[in-house]
Amino acid sequence: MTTPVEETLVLVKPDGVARNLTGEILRRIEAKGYQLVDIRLVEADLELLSQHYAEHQGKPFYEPLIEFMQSGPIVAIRVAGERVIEGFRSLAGTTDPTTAAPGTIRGDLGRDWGLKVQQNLVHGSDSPESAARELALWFG
Ligand code: IDP
Repeated sequence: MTTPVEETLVLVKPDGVARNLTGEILRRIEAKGYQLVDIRLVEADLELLSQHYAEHQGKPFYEPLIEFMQSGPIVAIRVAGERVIEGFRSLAGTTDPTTAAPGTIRGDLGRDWGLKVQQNLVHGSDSPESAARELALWFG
């Protein structure tokens, strides 16, 4: 039996773009062996972000998160590969960049900047259902 090829949505969040880390993040995705299928620079509006983060509505970090995601351009990437959904989450590291493992994108490149939202450089879909929903939102 072979492992099926999956697709996931990766976002380089506004902090990653502003810090000129897009190339470094793409390099890590490619070096792991995943394929870049589509890529675009997006100025996300409230409508898109409230759908993307619907599950977090009402949480204390929701408003700062939506504001942060509108603070600058985002690079949206469609990435393909066997088990790429869990594979990219592993490359990204855990949510809090201060404690994310060294070797991961968040662990190597991110930290706490004293803000209400964790600026942790990247987003990656967390399940096949989320990936399908999010890819439709960001790539239509
Ligand atoms: P994930 O991006 O690691 O999957 P989620 O729990 O889906 O994490 O949260 C979405 C985003 O919201 C995070 O990436 C981070 O930017 C922000 N966030 C999550 N939890 C907190 C928190 O407790 N404080 C501040 N920001 C948070």
